[in-house]
Amino acid sequence: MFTSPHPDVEIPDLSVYDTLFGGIAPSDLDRIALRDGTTGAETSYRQLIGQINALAGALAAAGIGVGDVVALHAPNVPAFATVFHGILRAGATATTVNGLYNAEEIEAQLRDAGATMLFTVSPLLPQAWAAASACGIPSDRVVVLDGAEGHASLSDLLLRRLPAPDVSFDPATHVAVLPYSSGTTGRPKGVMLSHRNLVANVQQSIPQLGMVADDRILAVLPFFHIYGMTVLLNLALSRRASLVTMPRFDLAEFLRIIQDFRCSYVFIAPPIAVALAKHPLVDEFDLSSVHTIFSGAAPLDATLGRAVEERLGCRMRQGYGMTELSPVSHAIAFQAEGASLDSVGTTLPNMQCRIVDPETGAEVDYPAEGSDEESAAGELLCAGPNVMLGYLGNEEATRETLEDDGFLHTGDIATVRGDGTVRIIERLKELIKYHGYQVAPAELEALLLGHPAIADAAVIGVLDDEGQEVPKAFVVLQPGQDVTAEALMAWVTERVAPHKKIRRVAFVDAIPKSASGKILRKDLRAAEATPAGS
Ligand code: 4UV
Repeated sequence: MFTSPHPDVEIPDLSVYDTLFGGIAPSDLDRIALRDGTTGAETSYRQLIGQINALAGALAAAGIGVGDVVALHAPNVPAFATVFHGILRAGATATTVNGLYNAEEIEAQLRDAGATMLFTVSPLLPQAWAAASACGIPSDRVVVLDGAEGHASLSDLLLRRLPAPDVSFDPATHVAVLPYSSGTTGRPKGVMLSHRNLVANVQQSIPQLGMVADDRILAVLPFFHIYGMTVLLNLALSRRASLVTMPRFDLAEFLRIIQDFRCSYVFIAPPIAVALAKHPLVDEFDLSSVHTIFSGAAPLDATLGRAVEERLGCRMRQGYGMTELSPVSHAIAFQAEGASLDSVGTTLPNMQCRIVDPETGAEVDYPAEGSDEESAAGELLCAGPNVMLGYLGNEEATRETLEDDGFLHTGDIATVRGDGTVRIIERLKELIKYHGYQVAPAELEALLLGHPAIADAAVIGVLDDEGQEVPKAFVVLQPGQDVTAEALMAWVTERVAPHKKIRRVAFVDAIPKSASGKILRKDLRAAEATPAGS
């Protein structure tokens, strides 16, 4: 195995709340923790901490505490931070739900997670309420942050000014959050991350990401996803920086918010880098406040990254992570001037990695430390205090992903160089990333098989004209059936969240399968990579 080239960091044996807010310096209390990028409203650390405690008090009075799961389904607004940390402060577990989900998708997560209470916002209430009521969650347990008839609002709960409860749990084993990820195969599963996992990943990321209290950090990446949750809601707040929230991506609004709020540090996924490098609108805004753009969640093309750096006159960084790793495991250090963007940087402190042949499990040879050689490619496995406890209620998937010695299969093919930098070469697992959002092929395949004209189907990720991944379906029609690609795409669109839309369709005679009936995605990918007619 190889280990992080960085010295270990200390990981306090504390809850997320105690780590982030327990020892806050009095001089930090009046700093601004959150700015609403849409309205400009400000929340100080003092106010945020007061709200977190008041919400924990209200939750405790409603009987919510250790052992309960509360769903949080909202876009990036400042109140998200209050509710997220309030749930954890009350000792309950937060399951964060993608704001783009339809009622069926929300219901599936609420049921699987065993959620008994839900926080949402009024524009998302129709689908949230349909899902909650189907799961038997009563209306008084569906809180609408900004208020709606028949439901409590966040201010109703806060105005009760109840003291936070005394809760006790072991940070190492108590599940703080249950984000959903399909991992290396299958449908989305609840990823059990303990308080220690989240605390560890904040401490591990601090030296690499270089955030400081004077940073104004644009929070456009969704808080419900582990990237936004750890890097923005936890890490940025632990540094006493200021988060500027943006509920959804829109290029003009994104640029306006950076300009008007003088944002200094901007976390993105690669499709935003495409816009920053190429779109003419970028020249119309003053982005001189930005010192760093940090990309993660999908591969960043190095040339594209450099183009952004040059156009904005800032530094570009890349990290790599996975929900099951809480999520950050690799990052190009903030301080690494002139670092090449062709890697995801070095392994975070307190972590060990292995690269193994996915067929044989044999470990590759690692280059000598400091040499400019590169190892052979193989599957990346990671171990450390940020590795998940397991998948909720799914021992089989946990066993397949997590080795007994604590190493987690990432499902990504990587190499390591003598300087410790890791390069992600390709994805071995079936997961598709659309704009950094997870799309599970298994879910779309099951849906397509329910279409009356379809005999068999497989879904993989292919690259669009801008080099970004999009879901493509290979479809075998039932004998005598006729349906157009457009009609099929429209049928899927009606049934899934927008990021899961099928954006390409090919009609084929058969889906390549192994003897055991597993779809040979490798063969479909290889056929895609071969130009037609060759
Ligand atoms: O589980 P997930 O949706 O998780 C993420 C997390 C990404 C983060 C988070 C914090 C960071 O600081 C950061 O740099 C990145 O996306 O999806 C995990 C899978 O996404 C792909 C890879 O296949 C993971 O297994 N992925 C994530 N980052 C990269 C990537 C990357 N930089 N290059 C290539 N693939």
